[in-house]
Amino acid sequence: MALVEVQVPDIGDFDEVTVIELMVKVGDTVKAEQSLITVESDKASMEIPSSTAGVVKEMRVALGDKVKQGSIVLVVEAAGAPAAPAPAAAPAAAAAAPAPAAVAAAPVAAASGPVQVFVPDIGDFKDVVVIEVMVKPGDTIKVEQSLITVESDKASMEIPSSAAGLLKELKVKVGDTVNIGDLLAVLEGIAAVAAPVVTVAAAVAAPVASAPAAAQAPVAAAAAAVAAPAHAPGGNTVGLPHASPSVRKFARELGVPLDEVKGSGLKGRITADDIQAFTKAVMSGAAQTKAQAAKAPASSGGDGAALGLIPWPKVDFAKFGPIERKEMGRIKKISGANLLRNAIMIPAVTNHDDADITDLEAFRVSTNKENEKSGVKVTMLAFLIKACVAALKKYPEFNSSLDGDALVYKNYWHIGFAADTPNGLMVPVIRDCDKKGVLQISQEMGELAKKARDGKLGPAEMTGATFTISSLGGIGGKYFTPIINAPEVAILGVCKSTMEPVWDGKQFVPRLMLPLSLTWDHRVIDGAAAARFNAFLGQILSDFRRVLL
Ligand code: CAO
Repeated sequence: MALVEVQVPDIGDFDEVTVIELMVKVGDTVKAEQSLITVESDKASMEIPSSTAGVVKEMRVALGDKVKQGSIVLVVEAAGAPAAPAPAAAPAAAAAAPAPAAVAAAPVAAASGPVQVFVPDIGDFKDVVVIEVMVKPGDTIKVEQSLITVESDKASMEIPSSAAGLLKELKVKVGDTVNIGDLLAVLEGIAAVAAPVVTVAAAVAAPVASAPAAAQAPVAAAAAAVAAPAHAPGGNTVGLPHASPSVRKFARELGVPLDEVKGSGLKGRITADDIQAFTKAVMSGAAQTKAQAAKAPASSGGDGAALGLIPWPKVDFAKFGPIERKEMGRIKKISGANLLRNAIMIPAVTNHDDADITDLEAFRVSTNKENEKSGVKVTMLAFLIKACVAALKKYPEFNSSLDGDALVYKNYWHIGFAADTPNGLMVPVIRDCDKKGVLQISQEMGELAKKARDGKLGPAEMTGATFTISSLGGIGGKYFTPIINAPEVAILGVCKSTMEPVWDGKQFVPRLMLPLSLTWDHRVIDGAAAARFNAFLGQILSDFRRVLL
């Protein structure tokens, strides 16, 4: 048994390529032509096959290494046949590919007029699949800009444009198979650019399976030779998951959506193990594909499988007593789905506090007496809205929204209020509360609450809030933990005020205390800020003249 050094064969015009995947390890038995590693340039990835069958004795490359023609990949103890000769004399697969001038030479010397772009010589490949279209009609295309990515089972490569111009028509779509000479696109030439005679010669010499292994020099399984020197990448490759052709093929066979798989390889590359792990997770119910998640009932959030939870209990309630089943109403279903998302996705914390509203309530009652004839009743909630606007102005992060890693501060103060309706919870929005007085807010609130109860609120009357108040004061209770109305970052819950003995430093005095529950998004707001917000709110409510400050 002889030891054979397996080298990188001719890989076309590439000087150096990076090893992005090791497909075998020491001790593995490999067949001749079996892929050993995947290498990648900025335009193509290709698998390097073994020139000989045998057992891998030593790996000479590691992930991230740069290799070129002649680099030793690994050492194999050749099985049976005498060792293959030193593979230096690899046939230059790329060079062997004839320069397909006739095919790829798109005549673009003219300044305008339609220019056809064809699939250039892509070596011995037949029927390669279009796996990505990187441009769309209307795009301005540069010479050498990548138009599509094609893939065989051994290599993927980008096909650049032979001409510059405005893309009028694309003749291929993802999933099509293409061959040399196929019409790819029609451009409206906009510049007198002499296209390179051969824009791309992705010459892929398929392994010569019939040649006896002993005599066979390592032939490049894939030598995607891009004739143009490292041209500017199109910049449109974002979105194509990073994976070798064989991994893509594997994913396609299993129906795995590659863009949903998290790569664990070099630079986030997706490996065959990642595909297997993804498949296992989906099959065991520990994960869901996006398509599965989309099918899950919105109001219940599915059965929690997407979150890795145990299934929702299924109980035959009729076994325990008489039951009646009623479908939930539309509003409940919609609000349920929103509440569930907000409860799960927001790291929410609630601070509870009390505000002394003794004087404010007295003022409210006397105002209502004075305004009895006007028909507008001033509500505690209207005062709360004004007080909250003052607090939101002092602590602007409470009036913001998260947008990725940025905070969007809103310079308007539209306040939503939860309204209990026969159809379920609705949140009408009062706009520009900073510019309105308590009377106007009370009046609008009455109108909006009535509309909500009558099921007549329009979408515009329920959107755009920057902060929400949920008041259960008219009903009862002490404190509760309201759920934030995303994309807002905080919500104030209010319960029923009660007379309580409060120590004034010398004695207990009866004061009307209003329980406040502020829920806030901990990604945006800190506990200290929340405590300050509540304290400030309490100060204003105990002495409403502070709103004027
Ligand atoms: N403490 C003590 N009494 C209060 C109070 C408070 N915090 N808030 C209101 N009240 C009193 C009012 O003064 C009124 O008494 P009078 O009739 O004697 O004047 C009575 O309770 C009824 O008030 P109301 O609830 O009709 O009016 P409002 O302005 O306080 O609230 C609205 C309006 C639309 C918010 C309310 O009708 C409502 O729907 N509340 C429920 C909101 C809700 O469901 N929140 C939970 C969301 S989370 O599931």
